[in-house]
Amino acid sequence: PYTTLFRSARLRLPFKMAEVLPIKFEEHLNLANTGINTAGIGFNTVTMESEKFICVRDINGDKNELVVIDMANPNAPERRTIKADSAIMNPVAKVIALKAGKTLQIFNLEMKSKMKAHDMPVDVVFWTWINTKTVALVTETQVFHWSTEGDSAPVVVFDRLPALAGCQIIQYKTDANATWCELTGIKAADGRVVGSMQLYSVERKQSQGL
Ligand code: HRS
Repeated sequence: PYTTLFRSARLRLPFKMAEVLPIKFEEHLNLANTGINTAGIGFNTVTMESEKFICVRDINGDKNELVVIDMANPNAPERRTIKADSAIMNPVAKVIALKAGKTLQIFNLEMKSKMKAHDMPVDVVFWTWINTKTVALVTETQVFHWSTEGDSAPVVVFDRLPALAGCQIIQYKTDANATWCELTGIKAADGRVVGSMQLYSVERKQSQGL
């Protein structure tokens, strides 16, 4: 089930409920047919920041290889030997953010150039692109935004609420101009999975736990 990539498309309304399901699934790519070792495919080895690109960490002998699939041309996956432990493609451009321990670097894959580099003082426990020119970094205690432009370092946006301490961070989103931020974590409590969210307003400099 992890090897097949589906995309859902909402049908145009109106539709007759009894006759048509509201969501239509289409297979766009089967990773098993792209030369990737499917045994290692899972949540820790595949990233999809948008529908444009898919990154897979493929173990080939004793080497880690990064496979980048451009969904506009899925029959030409690009492979590179890699030391990074995490890779996330920019949602639109051929720009990739790599993380090797506390070292973060952003590369332009078309220009084959390094755009940015930064060494974090502490581990990044979750990261994601929040728009075409910003990577968000989540540590155990803080959330940073890092612009791909200029030579700025990551900037602290807010501190994590105590309610999210010890949570596994599973999501981070902002609105279009990054004035509203939302961090989601989960943790085990009393044999259940409990979710916690932190909403942060940049303008009010105020957090709300949910
Ligand atoms: C690596 C360097 C910095 C970090 C590498 C560089 C660029 C790409 C892939 C691999 N080399 N690339 O040793 O893995 O796709 O642009 S990880 S690397 Br952070």
